[in-house]
Amino acid sequence: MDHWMICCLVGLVCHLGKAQKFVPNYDEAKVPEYSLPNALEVGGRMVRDHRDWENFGRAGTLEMFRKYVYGRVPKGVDAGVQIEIEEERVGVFGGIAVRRQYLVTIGGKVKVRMLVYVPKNRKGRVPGFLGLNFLGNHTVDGDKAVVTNRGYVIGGKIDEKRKKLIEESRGKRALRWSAKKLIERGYALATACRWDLDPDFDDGFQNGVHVLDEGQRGKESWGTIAGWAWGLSRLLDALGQIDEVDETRIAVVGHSRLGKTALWAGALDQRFAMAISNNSGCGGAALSRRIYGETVERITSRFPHWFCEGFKEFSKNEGELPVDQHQLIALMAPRPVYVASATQDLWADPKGEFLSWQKAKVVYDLFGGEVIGVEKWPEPGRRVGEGRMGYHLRQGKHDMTQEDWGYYLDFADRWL
Ligand code: GTR
Repeated sequence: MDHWMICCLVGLVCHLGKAQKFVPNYDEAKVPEYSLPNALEVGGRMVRDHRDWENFGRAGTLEMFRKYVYGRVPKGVDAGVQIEIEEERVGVFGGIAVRRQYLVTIGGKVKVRMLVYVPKNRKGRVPGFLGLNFLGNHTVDGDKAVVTNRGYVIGGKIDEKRKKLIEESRGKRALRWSAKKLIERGYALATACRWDLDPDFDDGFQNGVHVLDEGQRGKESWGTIAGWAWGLSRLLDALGQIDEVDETRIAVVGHSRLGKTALWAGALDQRFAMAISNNSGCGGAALSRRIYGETVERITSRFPHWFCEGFKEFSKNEGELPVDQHQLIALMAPRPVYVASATQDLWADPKGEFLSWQKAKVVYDLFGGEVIGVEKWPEPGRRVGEGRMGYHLRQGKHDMTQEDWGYYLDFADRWL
């Protein structure tokens, strides 16, 4: 190939690269006009009351999310759960909590390390919060006795450099989980690393809980978010085997991709008494049709493993999606649900999260008038929703903070 041709080729590749670069929309004026699917029209039938919702509305809506968004767990997957205590320390956090590390085995094959805190002094069984963490249980608790997870070694081998990174990450997410604060308020906390349930990369579904389906895969098969959500149900089964915890009063909680997961877990498994979505954005609480920040196109190309194959078909074609995310929030009804946004988290479309939360109200109303108390997106720094639907907008970045936990705990005090 001569010099001229090489230059042309390089130019073409650069041009294509540029043309394909995703540019998010952050301009409210450029949000397209859209009309949302009616949450009360399911499979061509109108849901008139809560009985209709329970008879066909809920199941039909769930089915659409399985088919078009997250995928379905194949029948016959072994959901058996065994737990073993690997470590126990009585009197952590200045004497107020018991910490335990459990090895949870799912389907006889998948090993998950679950870190649990329960208040030391308690009357009876306690309610609690269950959520996946990003980078390992050791990031939630700086104590060297907490087993490290592979959160920093995406797909690769653990060499000396990576071991060091893991060690340095000890306790780095302690504030995000606020375990001591939860204990002080009388709640248990249980958490496990997402990587234990399903590695967060496109590995052709060869790892994590997907090994349990023995390779039966198709267009509607479970993606990673569905794997994590199913895994959360298994961790709830595990909590049911722990004496101090009341598994009928567990809130499933998650931040960002794990907030998407918390909503899907809560939708699928009605044993979750509450769901909390923290800054979950596209594919979580935010409406897909607004095309603001992250979009279906971008999320399905950057994280193809998160969803089922079919979701990609709605890339740049969101208007054709048979569902939108307000219907995901509605699937929690009549159980309490909480959505939180942050002012600077534009990628997650905070306003789209609010609108979606607001539009879920029609389903909550079937169970008795829900008062959300706001017509417009509220100012940051206060909790809105006077009933089973809670929302706040926090000033600041994409994160789950002490301020967020303050609102969650007040909401949980009321409903758990
Ligand atoms: C981003 C992704 C978001 C969100 C976030 C996270 O890269 O685009 O959808 O899930 O990651 O999980 O931190």
